[in-house]
Amino acid sequence: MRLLLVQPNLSEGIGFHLAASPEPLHLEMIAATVPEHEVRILDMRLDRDLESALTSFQPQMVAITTLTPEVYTAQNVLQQVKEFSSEIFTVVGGHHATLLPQDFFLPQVDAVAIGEGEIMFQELVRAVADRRGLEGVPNLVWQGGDGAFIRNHRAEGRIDLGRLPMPRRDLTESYRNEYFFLFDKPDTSVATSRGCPFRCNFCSVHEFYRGATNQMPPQRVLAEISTVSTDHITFVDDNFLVNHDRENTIADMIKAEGIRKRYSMECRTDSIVRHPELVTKWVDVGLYAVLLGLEGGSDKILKSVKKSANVDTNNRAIKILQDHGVIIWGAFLVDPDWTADDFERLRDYVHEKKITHTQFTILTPLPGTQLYRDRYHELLTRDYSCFDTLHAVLPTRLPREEFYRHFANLYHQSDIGPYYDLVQAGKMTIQNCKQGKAMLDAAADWERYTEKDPILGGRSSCR
Ligand code: B12
Ligand code: SF4
Repeated sequence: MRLLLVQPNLSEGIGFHLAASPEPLHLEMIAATVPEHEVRILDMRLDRDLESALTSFQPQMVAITTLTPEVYTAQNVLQQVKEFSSEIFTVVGGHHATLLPQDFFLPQVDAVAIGEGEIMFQELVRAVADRRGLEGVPNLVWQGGDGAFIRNHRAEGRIDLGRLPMPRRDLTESYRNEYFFLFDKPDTSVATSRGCPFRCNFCSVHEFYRGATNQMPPQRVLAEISTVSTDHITFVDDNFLVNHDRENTIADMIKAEGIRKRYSMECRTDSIVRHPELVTKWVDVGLYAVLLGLEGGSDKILKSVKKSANVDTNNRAIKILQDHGVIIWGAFLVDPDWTADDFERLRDYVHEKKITHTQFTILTPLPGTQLYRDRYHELLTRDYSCFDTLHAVLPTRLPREEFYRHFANLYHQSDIGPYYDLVQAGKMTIQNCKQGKAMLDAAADWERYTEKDPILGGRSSCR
């Protein structure tokens, strides 16, 4: 069969595409499970010509992935696919499709994939290729003859990550030079674990994995790193360094193999404080940046989102990383309920801690989270394009223009000296520095946020 896997585009207005546009690892991973079929990946962030892809490749199946802000784009792509040929089998998967599959109970959708894709995708492709019924495919919701959607059984048990085939990075090779994570371009994403043992109320990760966690054994991680062509790797695990024995072994193996690369990773502050020696070890093998979920400068917000961490631990982690010369990409949450003083306090904290790379996001009840269930009745909109964590979908205490002025101002960098210090220290190139500055300038322009605001941009209606 010919299978076209699609990464939807979402690069209009202010958005995360300014800060990161990594490879569609999810598609490369499901592609790897069907080696007997002809597969192509169309990354519509970089190539929007769906029509040409359909005409030249003539796929029999089109599969698309989706996060919450991408829902309408994914729906439209599948609509275009069916208009091109109603014979093409269409399937959608990913976080939003898993957490709210009913958003895809549409005529142009033949099936919705729930949860991790590897096992179910293989079985789905087999069933479609053999023109068998879809009843036996686990984790699938599919459209029956009468248009109603039928839910199959959900498979229990975990995927053996040690036996996963290597992601099909060859399918995105032509896009590789465009993939980046913050200042690192080109970049390769590597995922070495799934799920999270914590229960932050704004996060859908533990909901998606239904509370389970799963780790890839060190040998398999090393085998994958050995295949990577770029100088820089981002570990996209939610909490790297949380499984310290495993991560200790991985660092040892990287060193023993003499692999020289630069690594970025996402960590919890308590993991760093518990095992500072692991930071030392990883710095020795190439760790240079950490995305740190700091969330706030006060315990109030950490407690309210059930982060199971406190500011004291955060401060100790910041010190450990800075003592090791590791760049901190600090992720902070802004509550729509904030006053001007709250914004001021966060700005002061970031300044005091000398955090050069920042990510500020607005507390957003994402579908599937506890926060969504708790605050559903307060939502100002159900328009998913506003659920990108850069727009307030809950009421703000401040007038909304003022709220965005303060929010955008968090990104305003009057002093770019620290970036030049990083260039001097060889941790960033001038090119990356310029790209970062352009991104910050865009993020600091408050009027850009109003366009997609539920109230100011007129997006309060339910879709
Ligand atoms: C890397 C990452 C990003 C990257 C790239 C995202 C991307 N589209 O590739 C960047 C930085 C750009 C990003 C941006 C955002 N992200 Co993000 N991101 C992640 C992160 C940390 C890892 C994703 C990853 O690569 N995982 C590894 C791959 C292999 O797993 P996977 O993507 O889940 O894919 C598996 C299954 O989902 C499934 N699958 C996926 N697609 C398909 C399709 C088919 C057909 C099938 C069969 C199966 C299938 O099979 C795959 C293999 O098992 C996750 C957290 C997490 N643990 O997942 C958050 C996460 C996905 N992001 C999230 C959010 C909220 C966002 C943002 C909205 C805002 C923000 N604050 O980050 C933006 C939105 C961007 C957009 N375009 O819409 C949420 C998603 C919530 C939701 N309901 O959609 C997550 C879960 C984090 C969280 N805390 O809740 N993100
Ligand atoms: S925010 Fe991070 S620590 Fe909290 S539940 Fe999500 S992945 Fe786990």
